[in-house]
Amino acid sequence: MTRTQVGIIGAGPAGLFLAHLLAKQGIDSVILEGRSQDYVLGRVRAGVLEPSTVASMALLGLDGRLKREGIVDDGLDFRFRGRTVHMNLPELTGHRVVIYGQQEVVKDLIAARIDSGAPLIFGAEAVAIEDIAGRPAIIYVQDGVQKRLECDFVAACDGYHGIGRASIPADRITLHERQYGFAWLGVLSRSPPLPDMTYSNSDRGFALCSRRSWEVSRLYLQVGPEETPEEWPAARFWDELHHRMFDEDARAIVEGEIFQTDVAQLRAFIAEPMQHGRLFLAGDAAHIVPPTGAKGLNLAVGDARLLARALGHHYATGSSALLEGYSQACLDRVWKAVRFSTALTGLLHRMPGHTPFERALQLTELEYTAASPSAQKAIAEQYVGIGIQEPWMLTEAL
Ligand code: FAS
Ligand code: PHB
Repeated sequence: MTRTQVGIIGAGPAGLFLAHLLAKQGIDSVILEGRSQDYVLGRVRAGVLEPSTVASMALLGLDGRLKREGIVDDGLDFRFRGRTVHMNLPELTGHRVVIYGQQEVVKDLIAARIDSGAPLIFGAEAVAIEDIAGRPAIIYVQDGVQKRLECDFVAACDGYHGIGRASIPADRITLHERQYGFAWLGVLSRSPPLPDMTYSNSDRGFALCSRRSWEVSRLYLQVGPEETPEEWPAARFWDELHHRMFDEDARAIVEGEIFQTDVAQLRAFIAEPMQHGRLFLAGDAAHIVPPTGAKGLNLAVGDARLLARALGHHYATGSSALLEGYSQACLDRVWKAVRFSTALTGLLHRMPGHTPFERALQLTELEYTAASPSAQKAIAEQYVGIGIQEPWMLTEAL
């Protein structure tokens, strides 16, 4: 494989969705993934699919298992001071979200890519991108051998630590970043989840109860930035979760075997622009949002939809108009998602350095939300992507 129309670096959601969306338009691509297939399939990450992401899976005809195994979620709960604010998503927005692990999305997309026979090369670490403004080529190493893939365009879907963003000249890109100074400890447990997605702000910190199925819970605690899974044996985790979820009698939350533990730092990051010459950034390569708003995966899919549409328009008409507008179209959405995720993070976490006054204001904000149907509607709308994702992404049109 020495030449293709679109060279894609990374087989995460952004790269995989882009490849499938391009193939649907008859555009060839090659996906270069640095890690092994097992490693990629083993990564536990996001879990909430917005309606636009569900529509994207349906558009590709890859939503069969999603429809069978995904959990349609109507409710969004915030807990504080021992009380619960329940937001009914369909009543407030006309939409629902689907709980379906990112691992499962990636598994479906990889299987379909392999079935199609189109190139998806694992263990292919991209080490350089040449001639971005002219005739690009991706230099990658596979089995210790350096290889070259010439492309019309390069899509860097290679995540926060990839090489795509770093290949844009430093004087042509602006990086916006915020470190939150705390992390999320995440576990998977063989235990029945709470009925609704439940976020909690307690005096001891943030907690979140999500799920992967009706038998597997996905649970999170806010922890310090240096803390490790080893510091959180099961007994300590469960005790802290009961407390933070105001479940003192430990009746609402059912404990079970914890079989996966991870720690993710919270940060917000945006690179502007998301393109340079014939190189385009998509997904975490261009932006990271704090996971509180459940936006990361869904933004990556939105970028893929926009880039696939722009590339399709170029190959169909010769025009580069949509390609030239790609970055701004993405950033309009990304900044709104970062704003929402930042606001929700600030509302629900014990923020380092908060004064007692700021803590009281934060709890008053939650009291206001509890009393205001319009405040709840605003949160629910952004949670399902209204006002953030492009409305056309809710349809199954390319
Ligand atoms: P990804 O990082 O998923 O994929 C990039 C791919 O590129 C990887 O497979 C990597 O191996 C590959 N790659 C990198 N450099 C390469 C190179 N030089 N050559 C070849 N391949 C290369 N989002 C949520 O919405 N909710 C969550 O709860 C949530 N939790 C998260 C927890 C963690 C620990 C992390 C890291 C992220 C989390 N996210 C969450 C965000 C996450 O879901 C991302 O938004 C999503 O994976 C973005 O997808 P991609 O942009 O495809 O990037
Ligand atoms: C998850 O299920 O992994 C999840 C849910 C909601 C979030 C973040 C992660 O805000």
